[in-house]
Amino acid sequence: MRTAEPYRIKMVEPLTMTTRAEREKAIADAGYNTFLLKSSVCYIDLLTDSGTNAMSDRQWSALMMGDEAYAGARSFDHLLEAVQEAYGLPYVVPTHQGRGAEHLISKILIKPGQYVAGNMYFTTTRVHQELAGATFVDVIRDEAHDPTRADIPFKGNIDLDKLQALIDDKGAENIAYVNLAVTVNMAGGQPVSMANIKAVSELCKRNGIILWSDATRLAENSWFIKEREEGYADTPCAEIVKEMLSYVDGLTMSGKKDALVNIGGFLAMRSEAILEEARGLVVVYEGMPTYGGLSGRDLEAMAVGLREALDDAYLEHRIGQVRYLGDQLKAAGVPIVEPVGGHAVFIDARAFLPHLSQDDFPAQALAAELFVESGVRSMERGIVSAGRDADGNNRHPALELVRLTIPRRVYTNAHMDVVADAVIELWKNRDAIRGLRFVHEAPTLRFFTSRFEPIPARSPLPEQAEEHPVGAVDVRP
Ligand code: PLI
Repeated sequence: MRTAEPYRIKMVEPLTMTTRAEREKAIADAGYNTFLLKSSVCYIDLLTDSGTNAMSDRQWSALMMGDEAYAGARSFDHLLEAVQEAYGLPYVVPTHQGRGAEHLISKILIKPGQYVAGNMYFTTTRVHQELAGATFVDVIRDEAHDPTRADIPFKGNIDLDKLQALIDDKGAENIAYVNLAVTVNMAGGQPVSMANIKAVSELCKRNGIILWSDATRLAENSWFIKEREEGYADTPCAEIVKEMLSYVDGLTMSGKKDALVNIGGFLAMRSEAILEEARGLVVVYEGMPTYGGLSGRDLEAMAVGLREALDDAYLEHRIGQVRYLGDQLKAAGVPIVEPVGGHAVFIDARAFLPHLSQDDFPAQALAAELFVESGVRSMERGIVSAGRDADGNNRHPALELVRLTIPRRVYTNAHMDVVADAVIELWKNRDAIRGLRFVHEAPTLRFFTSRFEPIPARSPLPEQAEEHPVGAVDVRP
């Protein structure tokens, strides 16, 4: 039997469709950066799944119960109870969002000169690690960097040999902590297996290294374990999540993803010593330890949402909707990261635009072109997102991707059909897509605010004009 959305719609938000001319102007005004578009011109907004969730009637009701006391608010107790029950961790420090938690934990756990190992970088996470004086080392399995390896069910796993080699090379005392992301955003929303979490935990314990989790999309990860890992088919996702977290010392959470809210985050941990330090820092950077930069109503909504996200029927539909879009693109021959992950379909921009070099920012160009084609907003996840290394050179990540990120409980499968049609149309006309170059490059997390312009059409050199058709000769410096 086919299944539909496991909810019905109680409130709607009208969408606006623009003309192609309006979109051409809008993307030029936005410096060909989809982050700089106004949302009012985005027909279907797949920029991110972060903070774009639709809250349930229960969450909206909970908002009314927010205790806005400056200190000792009961809303904090509700969040604490939810985290203790659903995640099995005893201590919580709220933060305004995930990167607030990353900031605090990086300051607490990192001594300048140390290393942090993780299963692929995430932009804000790595910046906070680097600002605290650490060097990030990617220890994800090799296949995660290959968009075509559809045969790997847990592409987000840490490669234990790589982690061991890092420990042998640098010494356990020089590894501030291991950061285990579930799922792995930049790899395409790829999950980590329970066996891997357990094995990483054992390796960390043997070496006296703290294991932290970026638990931002932990609910989606649990669905993949249920679906793909032997022994979990009949286990509710709520139990799988508890087992996943039983192996870690603590976590950073962006509530904007798998706690189904529009703002909020937290640190959760087992160690009282880390709790004390986090409480000391949170008052400096975020707010009192019982609100951490959030209002009481935000805490209430997060307490309800983090439980709702663990519901099997919700997760089946959530992952199914992402796959529904991915399957349509795959069937049309569009190159995407396989297997399709948990929160987004990622287009392989290198394979989509083989006539562009990575320095022409193919994913950035493709995201801009998709917007012009259809009003669908997506996001670059490639060379622009990767930024520059300590020597100022562009990092060249293996993955050069455009992310079609599906907000939770927001769009129907009819919207997914429209998105698929738009991408397939672009695929047919891909040869005409040109690269971009910087007009303004922002110094930090440059993908958010940098501006670009199209690389001018290539014209032939006078002496070559007769031999080569127009456009075939590269005369750029
Ligand atoms: O956006 P924040 O500060 O609540 O969370 C930061 C963050 C941490 N880890 C991971 C894996 C993320 O995906 C993440 C935020 N992601 C965003 C904004 C995204 O668009 O993917």
